[in-house]
Amino acid sequence: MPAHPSLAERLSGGAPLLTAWCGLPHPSVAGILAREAFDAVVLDTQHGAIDFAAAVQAVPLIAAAGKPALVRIPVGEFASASRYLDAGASGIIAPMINTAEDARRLAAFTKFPPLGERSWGPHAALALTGLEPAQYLKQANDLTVTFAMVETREALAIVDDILAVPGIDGIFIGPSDLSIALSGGKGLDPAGAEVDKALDHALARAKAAGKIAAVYAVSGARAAELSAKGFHLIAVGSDMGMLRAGAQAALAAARA
Ligand code: 3PY
Ligand code: MG
Repeated sequence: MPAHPSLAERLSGGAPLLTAWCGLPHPSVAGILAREAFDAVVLDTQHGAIDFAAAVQAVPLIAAAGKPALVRIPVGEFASASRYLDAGASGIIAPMINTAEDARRLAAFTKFPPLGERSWGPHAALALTGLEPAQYLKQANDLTVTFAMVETREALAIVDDILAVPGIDGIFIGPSDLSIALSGGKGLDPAGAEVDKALDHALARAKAAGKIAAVYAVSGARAAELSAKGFHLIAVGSDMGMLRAGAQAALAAARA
């Protein structure tokens, strides 16, 4: 039996999951945030300063808090997705998936045959799931969750094709990049009306396909709005954002 309910099981529980989002380079930051009331922790190796060695150390710290870890990989670095799954990550978020071929390549690196071509070597994943190798091979494709990020006009236009790729469990919307794309580079407005319309469309398409819809929220208040829309997984701010907001609030109070 896996040590904890899998991310896939938690996502099918009905209630939206709220995840922390960590890019600070020391694994203890993710391990400590995992002790707050988040349902999961994302390690952001695309824009965060956290590297492979630190992310791999963070995974068991997050698991020790009873939470699943997800990793956002850098653009196009699909091979790293297999390595993070080997290290015990429960989910992979791949940015800038703009073609069905991108989605197929992502699925190839995150799912074992016959769905994909993931290579065998789940060193820490065996310890963290508590599964024997043969059981892990049978269950891994269902236990781990693969998200294709939809954050460009191109991706939005083919969202049904991306959702239809076997092995892609869901989409993860990046509202900041989407706002830049939809405005033709004129502005950054991740909670604006145009992005909202795109979010509603992508959410509806994911639900119609029976797949998971996840999204990044720039604040707790925005996360509440996105939760009310019906997203299954919502990232709430970031470790750096929370550190700065906490510092600013404390200084404002001290100088009042
Ligand atoms: C975006 O909003 O573009 C993201 O990738 C989430 O941070
Ligand atoms: Mg983005």
